[in-house]
Amino acid sequence: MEFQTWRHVFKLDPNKELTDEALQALIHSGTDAFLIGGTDGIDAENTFALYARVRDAGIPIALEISHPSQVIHGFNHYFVPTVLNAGTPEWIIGHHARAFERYGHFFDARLVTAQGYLVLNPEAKVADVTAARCDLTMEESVAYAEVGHHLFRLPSLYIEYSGRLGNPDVVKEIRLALPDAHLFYGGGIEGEETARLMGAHVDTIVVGNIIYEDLAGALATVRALR
Ligand code: 1GP
Repeated sequence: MEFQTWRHVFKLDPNKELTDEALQALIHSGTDAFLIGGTDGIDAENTFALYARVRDAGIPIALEISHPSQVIHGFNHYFVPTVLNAGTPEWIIGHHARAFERYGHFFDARLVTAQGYLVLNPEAKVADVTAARCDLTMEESVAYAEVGHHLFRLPSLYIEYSGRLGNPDVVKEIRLALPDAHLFYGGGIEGEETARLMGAHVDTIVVGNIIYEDLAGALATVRALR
């Protein structure tokens, strides 16, 4: 299954505890894919441990590579984020160049997709790490997304509010400006209502934190899109 068809994705954090029971519920939820990734405390060991628990689940599993040490064989897909509004070139291209220098031979390019991130929650860890410029106006947010799509020709864009619900008007304006872009949205989706709200404007919604806080709420986000 290609990522272009995904409507709903659960983002699993290798650095967080998940019981077998909870994992089984996620596997049978009807989600389209598991995206494995996170910002804090991620390494090859915990990434592999989580991968081993889901690889036979019959659901596509993708790795979001946030550090080269995390790269592991066997995933169905690999996403490489580039943060369009990062405050430093390191998170736009620097880390990536070093990763390819070291692991370029390892990749089957067909399985690797660049995700142009727009990081818009200043409180998020990812905003801190990448020194992202989060105080963008609506017009600026759209312009960054347009650069990612039209100029850099990235195969997907990711509107990232990790940890809180974003401004639906920003998401809507990006959708209107870029009807052909594959848009991911993540941040603060915690139940049916928020899933529908953001799901109306993007191709794929990504549900993360709520898995670990309110499993029933997390499962409801899948139903909302069916
Ligand atoms: C995080 O966009 C994802 O990278 C999901 O965000 O954890 O807030 O659901 P939440």
